[in-house]
Amino acid sequence: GKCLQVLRRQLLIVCLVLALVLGASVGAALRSLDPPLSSRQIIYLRFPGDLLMNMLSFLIVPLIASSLVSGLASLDTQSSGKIGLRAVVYYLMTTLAAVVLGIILCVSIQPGTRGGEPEVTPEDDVTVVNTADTFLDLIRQCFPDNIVEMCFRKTVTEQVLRPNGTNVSMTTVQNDTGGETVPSVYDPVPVKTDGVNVLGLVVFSILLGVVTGHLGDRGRPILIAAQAVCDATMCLVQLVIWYSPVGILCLIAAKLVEIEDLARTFQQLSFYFLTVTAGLLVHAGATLPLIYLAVVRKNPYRYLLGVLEPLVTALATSSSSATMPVTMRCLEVNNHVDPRVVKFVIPVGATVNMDGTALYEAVAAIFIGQMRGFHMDIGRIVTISITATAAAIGAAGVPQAGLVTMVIVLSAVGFPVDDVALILAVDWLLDRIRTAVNVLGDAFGAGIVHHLSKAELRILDQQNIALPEDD
Ligand code: DAS
Repeated sequence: GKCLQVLRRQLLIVCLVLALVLGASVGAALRSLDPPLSSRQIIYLRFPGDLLMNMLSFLIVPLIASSLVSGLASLDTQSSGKIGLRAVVYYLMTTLAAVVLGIILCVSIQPGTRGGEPEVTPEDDVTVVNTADTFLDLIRQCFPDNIVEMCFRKTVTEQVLRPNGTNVSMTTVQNDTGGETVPSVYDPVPVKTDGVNVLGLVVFSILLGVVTGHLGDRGRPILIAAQAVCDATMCLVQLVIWYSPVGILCLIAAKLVEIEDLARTFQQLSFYFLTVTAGLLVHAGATLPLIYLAVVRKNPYRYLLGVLEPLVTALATSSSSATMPVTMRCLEVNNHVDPRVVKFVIPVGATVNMDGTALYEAVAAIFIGQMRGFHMDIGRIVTISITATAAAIGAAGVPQAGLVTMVIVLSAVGFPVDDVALILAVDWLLDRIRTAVNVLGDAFGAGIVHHLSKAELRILDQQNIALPEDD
């Protein structure tokens, strides 16, 4: 049995790596076709990938609700408080570490001064975003007025600013040598974001779970039902995981075909891109593993190998929420993290703990400041660290959410908010990488919180408050 399980896992990993490589090569090959693929053909190519996104998305509402309720209800109030506190401390510390790393890199590499002359400020005044309003909105989201409605996808549109014209490349903005000019009118472009209010769902489920645990025997039916829903959803997750290589291949191939002007974009934004990527790699490859090593004293890279599937899924879907089911399953099955910890740390972490996004927000804001020639004093740097953390917490786990919450950071330091357009061109790729780092941060968090909470979990096992083990 054990041997079969190991074999299956190897097979899955081989399939996932193949999917990445094949997806990239198929994408590259199709790019070079002479009459390029029509947008309809690209839609067909991406179709199996869309199915994967949908399958992962339909799992998250039942999974978040059932895992938080069953996880918290099977803990007593005191231990859930302790575990929760540890998780929150971990989230905040690692997010801040990521922000600081981003700032240090960006200030020392100075990507904003390397791409040529900073161009004139376009007439801004398109959107005025009030930072306080944004914060209030975030808190409002935690307490939705209708818990049924919040679980349905409404198409929420947010205004993201983009120069008019379809191809937003840095060339149009940076070249001041004639020909191309700075687009002077910026059109707000509505961006579709996921309408499921995950933050509200998380808060409600936490409250319900804690109260259910408190009710003791009277709450038991809710606990048992939640546990059953959770187990059943996890079985579905396993099926979806086996489908995922096909979806991942198509998502990546279609994206590569769709992106216009690959080379030029990277030339213009290369230093910015490299700064963000270097920061993300250091955070994922050194900071997080070192924290894990310091606390748990086990090989962090082995732990990292156990969550390879969610990392690849994050790269392909660029959504922490969609990746969440895969993360939960791999942590329990491959890394043997206690299910009660996973059920709390992952749904909450996927929603609020985004190290990669925080790092990216800080670098992007400073990069824009450098390009514009704004002076970076200590006050601005502190403001950027605080608002980048808030923007990462506030970003939903959906593609490019970080780009939307970027507005919080820019407006707090008084940079023109329509400057998000300057970094739009490479965002599709940075989004994938930072999402993988967000997911990795949650995964290490689960391992660390599990290790720190062993004493409580053992006592609970003895008191037999938890349901009989699921395996
Ligand atoms: N793509 C995001 C995520 O799901 C967040 C972001 O845009 O930074 O983690």
